Amino acid sequence: MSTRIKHEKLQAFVDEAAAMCGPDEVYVCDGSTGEYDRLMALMLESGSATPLKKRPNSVLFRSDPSDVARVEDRTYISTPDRADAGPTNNWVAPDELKATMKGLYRGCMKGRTMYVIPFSMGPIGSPIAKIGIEITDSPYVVCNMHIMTRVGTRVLEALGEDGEFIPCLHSIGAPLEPGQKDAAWPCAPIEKKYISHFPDENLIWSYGSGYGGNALLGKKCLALRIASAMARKEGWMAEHMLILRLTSPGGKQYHIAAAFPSACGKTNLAMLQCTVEGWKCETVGDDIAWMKIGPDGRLYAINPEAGFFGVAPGTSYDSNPMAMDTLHENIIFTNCALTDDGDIWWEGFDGPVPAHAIDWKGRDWTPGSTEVAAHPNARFTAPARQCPCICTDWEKPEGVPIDIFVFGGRRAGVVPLVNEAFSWDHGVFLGATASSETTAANIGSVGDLRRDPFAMKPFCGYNMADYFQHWLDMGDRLGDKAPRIFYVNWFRKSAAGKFLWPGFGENSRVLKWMCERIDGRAGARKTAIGLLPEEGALDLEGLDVPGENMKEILAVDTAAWKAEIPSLEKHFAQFGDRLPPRMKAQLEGLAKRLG
Ligand code: GTP
Ligand code: SPV
Ligand code: MN
Repeated sequence: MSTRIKHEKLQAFVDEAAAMCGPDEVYVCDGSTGEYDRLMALMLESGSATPLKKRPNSVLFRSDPSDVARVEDRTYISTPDRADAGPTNNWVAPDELKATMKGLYRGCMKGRTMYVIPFSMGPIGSPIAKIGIEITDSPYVVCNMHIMTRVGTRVLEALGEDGEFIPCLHSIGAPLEPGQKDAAWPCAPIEKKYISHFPDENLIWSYGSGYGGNALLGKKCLALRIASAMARKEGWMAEHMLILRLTSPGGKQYHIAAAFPSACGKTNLAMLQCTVEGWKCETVGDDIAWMKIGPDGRLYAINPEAGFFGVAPGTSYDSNPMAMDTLHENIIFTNCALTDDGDIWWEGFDGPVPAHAIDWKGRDWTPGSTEVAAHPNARFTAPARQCPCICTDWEKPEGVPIDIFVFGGRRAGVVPLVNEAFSWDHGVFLGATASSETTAANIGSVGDLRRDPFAMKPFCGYNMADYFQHWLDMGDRLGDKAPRIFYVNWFRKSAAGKFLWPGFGENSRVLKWMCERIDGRAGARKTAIGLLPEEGALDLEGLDVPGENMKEILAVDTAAWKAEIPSLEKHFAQFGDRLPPRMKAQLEGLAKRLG
């Protein structure tokens, strides 16, 4: 039975969506386990989900091969003035985009149930949390939202009769005629997909895709694109950042928030197993941080999500044991391979490669095949509370105080292992100029170098130049309580194409240096690009990395950096007069230091 709505504006949103989309039924979600089980049973029965014998209450979905990742080319920031979306976002005027999308939405839920999902981003009642309502015709989305957010009656109760919510309308865009057999993964073709944001109205309209950030609208659409625009207006921060707690052997806690582009190591770093003696890492969040200045003037962060939508390939007991131990039960896997004994598998999984599997497209697969068994953007949806290293207080409403910000990306060359900013402004410059090779998290080419400022290029809901200014303003407000800023690159490669740094748990050595830096206990040498660990400052005890590799990843190649200047100038030029003069001054400073 559908839950009753006692909120007039919410009822109006539901009524209007139902009138436009024309579903057979409207169902308001209560968020119960029974509801999850019923919907999952329907999907198992129809064959769109496959049960996994080896993992209790866990299933595998295979998406349509055209619907496997976010679609940045079809993602829009629709502001009345194009300049407010800025040069890094796609833009269509709100009236025009709404007219186009209304045409698509008309009758789009025919033959389907329209689900109304009340959800909270952040612990219900947290001063940093926000409530959204997602309307969707996908039961897969409902089940994923159950894991990724806090869903149901308790959210409606928190909303009361006139509380504020962010309306999020989603349709897979695949109406069903009477008697028509449904697809295993219904969706619309790429040219009909639209992931649209109207920041002036705090409104999200998504059409045509059932996958990840395109469809789970609490995640990138609300918690980053809409929230970043709200955060600027309201004086807080919404960032594409993991949050972790590091505890020293002496028991001192450090909280680190790190922004890396999609599929560049956030989940892995958040669940790090320290290889440095006596240090411990615990997870608060793996993808998004919402941060507000607290009563003591420090910056406090919450994880607005309740689950992990993590990259599967490459995840193993070797690389990320904590993630592996999160995945034993109650998991939704998407686009992984299926083994003959009823388990999932992907490239990089522990143990022997199965002699036979069903690949992510549902076909027979054997080792040596020219194609991968799991899609490179195959993912798991897992409850955060199942992670063995989740902080016991990860849901505390006031959040955790951030000591350190880390930016980074995936760069085979040039960028050293770690680099500390000289100042807040220099740190903002490092974030603003972050670069990375593209990954399978977005539909498009993989391995192309691009600027991805603050790992927010696909997620900033307003003009990126104004976002740089917002960072500068936050620093001015935080003053000497501002977190220190670092830049890392775990992905340097040798001429032969091998990673020079072992990464994963060994990254704890770099985090330890950062903590010792803020305590004034570790040395650094000044270079043109920032402060690098001085000889002997990085704890390499017990690490088996050849000296020449260490030398290479801790070197600053002046000629290579000089060669980056034109690309940095071009990057900044796109923002015209809107670029904060303090960023321009930083670029000039870098050029001067490089000589
Ligand atoms: P999104 O969920 O898309 O935002 O990605 P993410 O930033 O959480 O990336 P994730 O931690 O899932 O890592 C993506 C890929 O990078 C996986 O294949 C990892 O195995 C690999 N990876 C993560 N950390 C490291 C590292 O320290 N070194 C190397 N070489 N690879 C890494
Ligand atoms: C990302 O691409 O950064 C993700 C996955 O975290 S998705 O939710 O699909 O955006
Ligand atoms: Mn992400």
